[in-house]
Amino acid sequence: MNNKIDNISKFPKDFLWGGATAANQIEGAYLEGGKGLSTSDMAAYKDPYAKGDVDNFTFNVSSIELEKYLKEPDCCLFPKRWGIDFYHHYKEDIALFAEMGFKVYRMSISWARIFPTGLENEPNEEGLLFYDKVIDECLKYGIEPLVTMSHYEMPITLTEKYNGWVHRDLVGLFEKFAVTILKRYKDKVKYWITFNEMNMSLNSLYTGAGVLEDLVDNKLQAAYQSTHHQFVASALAVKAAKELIKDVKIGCMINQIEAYAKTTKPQDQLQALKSNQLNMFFPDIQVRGEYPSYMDRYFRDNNISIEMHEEDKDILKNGCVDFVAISYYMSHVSEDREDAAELATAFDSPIKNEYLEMSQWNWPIDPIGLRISLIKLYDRYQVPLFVAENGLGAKDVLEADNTIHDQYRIDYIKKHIQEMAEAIEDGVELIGYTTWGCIDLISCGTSQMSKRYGFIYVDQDDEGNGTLNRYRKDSFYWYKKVIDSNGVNL
Ligand code: BGP
Repeated sequence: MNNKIDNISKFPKDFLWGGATAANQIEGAYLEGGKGLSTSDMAAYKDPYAKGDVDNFTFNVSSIELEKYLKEPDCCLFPKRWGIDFYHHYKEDIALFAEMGFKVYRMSISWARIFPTGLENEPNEEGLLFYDKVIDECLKYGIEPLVTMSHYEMPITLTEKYNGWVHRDLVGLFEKFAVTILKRYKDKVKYWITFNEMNMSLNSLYTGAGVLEDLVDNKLQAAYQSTHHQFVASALAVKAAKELIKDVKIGCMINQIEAYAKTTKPQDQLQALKSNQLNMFFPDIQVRGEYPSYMDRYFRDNNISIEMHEEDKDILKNGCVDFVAISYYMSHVSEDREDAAELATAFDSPIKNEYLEMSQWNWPIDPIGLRISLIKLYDRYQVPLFVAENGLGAKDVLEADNTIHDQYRIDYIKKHIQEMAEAIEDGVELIGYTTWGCIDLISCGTSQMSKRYGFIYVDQDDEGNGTLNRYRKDSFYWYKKVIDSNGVNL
């Protein structure tokens, strides 16, 4: 009897199973096809894992570093410049996604491939042609493309000239880019996300907003001014998408890090609530179209005053998203302490949750946290949710016979899928799941190749040596069964 119930899928029959990548972590060919240099091309390789030094992440670049990197392009290794050479392997890679049965492939478009400096009036046709080919290749296999317009990169010229999103001019420049790609792909792409993980600008101004931190006086002020510009740009893109594409589904996205209170002490509970508000602030604006009142006090207390244009209120109101996408990797513990707000988006929180195991990169593993997150987000917004990233970064071993036995990854994803199924039973409207780095790629935070997430192994090391051959891991065959059974066969 029980078996019978377990054999019935909890997932809707058109559930979008698939995988996710970002242009800057896979494409390579960083100066081919007329592409301009981007902010992510300036992430130099360091090895925090080997040194055990979390401050050494490549998330931030200073003005001094940037000057050096521009003058001496060979001074360091820049792994995001070579990615996994998807630019030349896309056919092979998408064929592998199709073999796993992907219904959806989340990808991003590199702004600097379309507008090399961001300032041109006309787009770079060669860049557009490349994405024509990628999208057509997906459609050939019946894979729905889900396009992120901005995933942690932008033309470096916009950082040099404006110091990134802190400057209002970025709004119009982004709108030009967004409208260009919407028009070009309007008959082929129905699912869009405007900005990847908007809340992470608080964690890294450079990665999230192209801002050189050492050039701003008040980091928080710069972060919230930058995200205000992104909110406006996102809303303009949503409006354009709705005008151009009849049945478009366009969403926002945050890195969802659910905060638990460390104890039942009311002060800790209050802090957890406030930490969660700092993250919900982003979808609050993008779903509801207005700033939430709880931020007034936070802005006052932190000397933040956001410069807004008169028309911004209307723009935000007219650019509300259709769905909320999240990436989900971990939960977080909050307690009553001075730096609690700062820790709300931190990957390396000093407060540990004793009930959770950690990944090799010290990220707490918490599948139930995903269920809690989905329930809370759905309660709050009542719009469809999409888990646009989730996965385990781990060191894999390529055996002599080219197999990879990654049972740890299967266990991780399985537990998260089980919790998604529970959330659906709890009444959540969940429309899709794209695991992060469905093919191994360059890590965002560390620029390492050895922090692998994929179902497909790519033969390349941290220094860029290797054949770039692709190999199916054990998880590849497992995920194929999961998709084939609509989440029953775990
Ligand atoms: C998310 C980003 C991705 C990504 C992932 C894993 O925050 O959207 O781009 O890479 O995290 O992070 P990392 O590569 O640092 O392990």
